[in-house]
Amino acid sequence: MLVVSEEVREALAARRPVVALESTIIAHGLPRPRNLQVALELEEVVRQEGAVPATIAVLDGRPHIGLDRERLERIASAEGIRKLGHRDLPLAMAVGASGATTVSATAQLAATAGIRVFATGGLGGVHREWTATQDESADLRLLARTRITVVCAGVKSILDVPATLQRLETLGVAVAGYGTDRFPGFYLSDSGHPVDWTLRTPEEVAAVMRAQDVLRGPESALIVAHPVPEAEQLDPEVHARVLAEALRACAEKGVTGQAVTPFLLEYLVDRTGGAALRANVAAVRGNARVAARIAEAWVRR
Ligand code: PSU
Ligand code: MN
Repeated sequence: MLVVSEEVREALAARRPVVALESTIIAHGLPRPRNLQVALELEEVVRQEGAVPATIAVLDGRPHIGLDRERLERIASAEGIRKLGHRDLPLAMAVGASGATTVSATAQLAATAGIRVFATGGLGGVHREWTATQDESADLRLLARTRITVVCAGVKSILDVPATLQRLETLGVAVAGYGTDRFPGFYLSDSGHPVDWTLRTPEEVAAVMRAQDVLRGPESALIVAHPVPEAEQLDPEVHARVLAEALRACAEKGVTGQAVTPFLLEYLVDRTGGAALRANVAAVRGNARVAARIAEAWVRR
């Protein structure tokens, strides 16, 4: 039922480095037509580092691991492409639906296909109005049960960051800063919160992954939190002001469930003259590069 592209299949069989990339960021996280360019650019960054990109999505009920250009275009342009969390995968597969995969669904499919390293922008997490809405991304619980290394710029800054960090601790998900002792803030280099562990090289990350495999117990993820460079971050004042507006607009419009994250991201892009988009793309690009280097260190182990 899983369609693994020939390139990805061969790379996995030959133990060459492979990096999984998610598709929700393409279909629902970035505006068109920039989204397709970014999707292609991310694959290119991974290739430049000597690894094989595997963008993941579901097309006509079949999970695809590795998308050719035509399929990437479908994800980037199709009207009615759904947003699929991991709970949606069996449903989409059974009814033949097409959808972009979130971090949770991408991580599950990547692990199923034998891919260990995954790059994205920012993870989902605990939303700020959690006490009223109970909105916590399914990303967190899935990562507590899936053996995968996720390179991300922290969690999306639209979330309650300290609450999300606490949930990751409770769920037993390992978190390390990559070259930093600060937890990144997605659009911002620093969320204002520290991390307990700092890893500095791809080899160090691979050593953590090896240690994870030695230990018996829950098969949890490793989060490698890699900040957007300060020169490319969104101005923190602009971020604070526009985000406050976005959260108000979200509440006033009564946006709930899966629509919340895309609504907030789009609002930020629109009201910052594209500065949020530039920061977001810079963050994911950097994460794709680091993930490729980690994947390379991992296969060399
Ligand atoms: N990172 C980005 N843009 C995005 C997302 C992450 O830079 O659009 C997506 C991811 O797919 C993540 C999802 O899993 O947002 C979280 O959505 P929710 O809060 O509905 O679980
Ligand atoms: Mn949610």
